[in-house]
Amino acid sequence: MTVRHPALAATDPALAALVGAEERLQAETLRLIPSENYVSAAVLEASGTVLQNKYSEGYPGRRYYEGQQNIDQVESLAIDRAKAVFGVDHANVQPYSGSPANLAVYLAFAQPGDTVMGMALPMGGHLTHGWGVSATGSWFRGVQYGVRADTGRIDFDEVRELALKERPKVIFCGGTALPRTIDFAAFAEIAQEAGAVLVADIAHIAGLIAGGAHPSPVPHVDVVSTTTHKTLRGPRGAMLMCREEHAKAIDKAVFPGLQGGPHNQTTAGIAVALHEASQDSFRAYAHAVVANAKALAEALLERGFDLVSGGTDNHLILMDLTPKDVPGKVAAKALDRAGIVVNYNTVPYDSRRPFDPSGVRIGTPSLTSRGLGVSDMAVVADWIDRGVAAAGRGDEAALSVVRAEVAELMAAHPAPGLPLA
Ligand code: DSN
Repeated sequence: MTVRHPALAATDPALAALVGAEERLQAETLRLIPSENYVSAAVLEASGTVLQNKYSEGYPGRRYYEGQQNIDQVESLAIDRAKAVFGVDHANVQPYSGSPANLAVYLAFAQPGDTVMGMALPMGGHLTHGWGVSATGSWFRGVQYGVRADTGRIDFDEVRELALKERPKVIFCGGTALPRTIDFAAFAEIAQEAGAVLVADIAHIAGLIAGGAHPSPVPHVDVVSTTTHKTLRGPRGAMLMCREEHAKAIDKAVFPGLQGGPHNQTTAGIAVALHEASQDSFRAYAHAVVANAKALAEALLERGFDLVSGGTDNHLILMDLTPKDVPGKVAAKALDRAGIVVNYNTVPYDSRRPFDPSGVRIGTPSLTSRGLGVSDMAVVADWIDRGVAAAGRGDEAALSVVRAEVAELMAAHPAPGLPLA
């Protein structure tokens, strides 16, 4: 057998063993966490290069360190590709990840104590959209909207009423557990009326937007914030994109406002991912992610699962396991033992606590990257059904049977970037 990371194995066998174990885990399991994916071997290679040896505070052509002959070109490539893929005036590819990217937005457009508005975390929003335990909810005055209890969808009358009453400086739309298409035009109308800067956090759906499988926020919003490692299938990083009028404020907020030197190896990985995202094959991937999610949602509904909002328009499904009488955390841990990796999650109006909620959140980006298709989704739903039922009755033997079946199907669908065996 070839040693996959020979230098690492020679220098630090303990760490090499852990990397190898993680590679096997990712290869053998059915990964359904909707914010995760498999990057290509090319993205992995770019992200592990000597570019990480270089300091380059500043921006291409305006650095505080010499020796930027190559780094400037790497960052410019990433910027140009982001502009082309998303059709934006300006792109900043330096934010270390999604939370720092969003913090830069606040730094650019608000002062401490100002009112900001976003979707509440338990309703499907993100910590950094003004939720109380986050700096964004304590340094700013966060007001939060949600979804309707009866439909699981955003009530734009409520959002409008809140925005006009509270007059936030910044409004965030987007989130982490939203199974439905985000109506950016409706948010834009409200933001304009309220005089707020509108930010679309497209971290979850960036790949779908790049591939034409979700409407783009670009014509409607002031700023687009995204991580690069979810449906976009890049390395762990982030980007801020905006209209030209906001370019200076955004760049200044990222550096020197919040960050020092950019992670150039990550920038390189982002550039590669954006190159991949501009190909026809990525368009097909983005549409397949959505088709798989819809098929999986249908198959789960047929098996009696309660899905928030009744289904999905994108890559993500939020299951409320209350009718199954199995808490989300119990189900998630049992599914993990069955080789199906999900995360437990609050559902809107959850009667349980965030660390022990009623829901489980799943998605199709990773399994689609392995080539699973619509015809495989009944099997996936069946495993989830059997896993949750086994969790309810404490049947470890049934979980082991599912785990063996999962491993067999995964072996037939090698994961990008991972060894075959
Ligand atoms: N942690 C990410 C997710 O899983 O959705 C959001 O930041």
